[in-house]
Amino acid sequence: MTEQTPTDVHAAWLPAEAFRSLGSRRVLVHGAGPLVDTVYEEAARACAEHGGQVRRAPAQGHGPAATGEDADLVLALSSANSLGPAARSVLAGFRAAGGGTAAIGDEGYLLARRDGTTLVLADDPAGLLYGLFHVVRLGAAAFTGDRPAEHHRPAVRSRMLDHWDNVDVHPVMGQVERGYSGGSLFWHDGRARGDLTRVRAYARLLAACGINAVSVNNVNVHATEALLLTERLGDVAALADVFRPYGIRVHLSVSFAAPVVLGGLPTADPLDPDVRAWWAEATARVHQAVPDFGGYVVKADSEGQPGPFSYGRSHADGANLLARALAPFGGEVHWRAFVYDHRQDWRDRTTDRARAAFDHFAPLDGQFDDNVVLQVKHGPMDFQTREPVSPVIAAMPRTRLAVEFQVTQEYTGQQRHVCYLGPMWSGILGFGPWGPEGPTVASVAGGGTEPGTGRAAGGGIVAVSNAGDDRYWTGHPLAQANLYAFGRLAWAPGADPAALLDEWIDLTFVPVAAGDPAPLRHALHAMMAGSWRTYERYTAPLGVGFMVRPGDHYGPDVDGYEYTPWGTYHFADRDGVGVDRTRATGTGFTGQYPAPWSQVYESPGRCPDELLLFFHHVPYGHVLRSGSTVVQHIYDTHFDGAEEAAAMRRRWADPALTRLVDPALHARVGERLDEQVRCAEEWRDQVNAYFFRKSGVPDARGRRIP
Ligand code: GCW
Repeated sequence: MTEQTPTDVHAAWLPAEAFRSLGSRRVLVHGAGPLVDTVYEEAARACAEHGGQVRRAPAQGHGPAATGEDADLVLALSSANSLGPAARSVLAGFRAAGGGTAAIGDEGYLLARRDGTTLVLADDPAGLLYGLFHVVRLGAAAFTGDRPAEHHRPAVRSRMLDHWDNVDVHPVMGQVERGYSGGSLFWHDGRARGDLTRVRAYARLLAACGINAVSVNNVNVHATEALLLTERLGDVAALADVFRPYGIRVHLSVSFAAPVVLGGLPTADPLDPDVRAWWAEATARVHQAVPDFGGYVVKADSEGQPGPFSYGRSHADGANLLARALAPFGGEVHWRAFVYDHRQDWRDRTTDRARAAFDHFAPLDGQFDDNVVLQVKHGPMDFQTREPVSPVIAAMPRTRLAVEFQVTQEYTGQQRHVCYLGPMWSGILGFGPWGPEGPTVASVAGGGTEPGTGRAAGGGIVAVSNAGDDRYWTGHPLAQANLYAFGRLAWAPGADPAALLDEWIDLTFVPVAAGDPAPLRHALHAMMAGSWRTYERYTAPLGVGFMVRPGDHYGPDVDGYEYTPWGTYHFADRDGVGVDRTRATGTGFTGQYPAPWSQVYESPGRCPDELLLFFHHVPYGHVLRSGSTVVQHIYDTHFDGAEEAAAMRRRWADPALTRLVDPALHARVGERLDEQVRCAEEWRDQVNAYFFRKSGVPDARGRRIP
């Protein structure tokens, strides 16, 4: 079997040209340690490329060479000796403003410019690395004028990507489950890749957008993946070695049945002493191989994965079992809350999949150990284009919660459609689960206080990665923006997603544009900024979800899931459509929300239009808050959405733009846009025809519905 050696890999948001400003300066790196080595290497690489000079000050350095007075950029640990006067005064000013004791903090940095020197100061080396990438983002602006000290630090401690990568090629799911970017970066056909050059490049890209944790295998743990915990631990250690220099900790998805399938024990019962001992030993071996191991990710009692229910135990028992094995080493368990009945009877209108996570987990609040992070999908269903925020987020104040997003576009066009998800994630992170004035989802994920003092510390922000061994990393080159924006939003959840899109364009396209980049910048922004809403317009309407082809989840199939056991129905009939989740007449799901949302969602008049069919079954003639009827809204948005996709395609074909972009990349985007236009028309026609046939209501504007 030959291992593919990808050549000509796209530089994504770190093209050498983006380092021009930094790389043409005199740079001094001040401090010691492995991550400072990375900072030095980054600066050295940029200076070699662009003619600058880089020097390294020894940690205990003396004399003028170490002070940085003759450098344009100083990157220094705050603890380093013999900092120059500019750095000393910035630090002193910062500490004085904080009452003399202020810490820059883990992963944080100060950025300032004084007397012709740009300064990045950090307490820990990871902060220096993040500061360096900030300087890259600023470009020439980092080296002009004076800049008062700015303090940057992540709002969320754990910013993680989960990889649904299989070691073996799975007969149905392939190498990467829900992967749309070729093969896995880590695994190839049953074994670890020997050449980890691309993993190193990936780690660098992730650090540049703020990610600090990855899990390296699928949460559906098949036989070969299970072995990563034991016999194939060396592979995990090799990956951890590559991620470590970029401040990224490695995690592993494990099977709850590991004591049985790997350890030969008769049970995996979490309360069994032999099971506990097995996990403790296995975990100690992991920590020996990977001293900074992040911890386990577990999908238990979910879609056929084993879990504590088989032994009559709770998910707190299950999670705490692993937490106690990890605790001596500072590791954490990411325990997923994605637990529901995937074998329900579609005739049974009382079972509501949306209720499942809350029903299973809310009663367990307060029972999880401090190093358990309950990882909750952002919506109550499953990464649909539009869902309300999961009620679990407001329901477990004494549990550390992480919010899980899906960067891989399983339900949002599978990296064949342009669908920039920054605005969706930003809306969710900024949502107030207790009302618009209260704390946000981001503040729950970020935490702030430790357990015992009221609200639990945050568990972080997690997403399923969309990267693979594809030349452009993400299949669709424009899907890179989702990976980038996810990292940046996990660092700064309040950032404007449109500004992050521009930031990505400015790093990825502008420095390598073959001519004046302005038209390209403008066109990319126009194509991408609203692309999530465009996608929403031509797919399932008003929050009802799904309507996709079962199995692969691509393309329209309105009734595809309607009579299946998966719990994903729209209940369209001749009179109306939508799921009644009210307390008054439906499944009672609205009662899982605190006020004001429990009232807002309960009332068809107050429920936001975009979620109406998630919460209510209404007649086709129901008048939306927008003034349109439901059925007319469906027709209008589907015509508009397909037309917007076509407009995107035309814009990309503009010869003035074509000239500015690498021809192979231009062609790749073009092919995908052709498919998007085709698929959007298919969606438009199937959805419109379906509702016209069900309702008999003609389009008020007389357009052709097949
Ligand atoms: O959305 C569903 C996907 C599964 C996935 C599951 C999960 C990894 O269709 O492929 O399994 O979610 O999140 O566990």
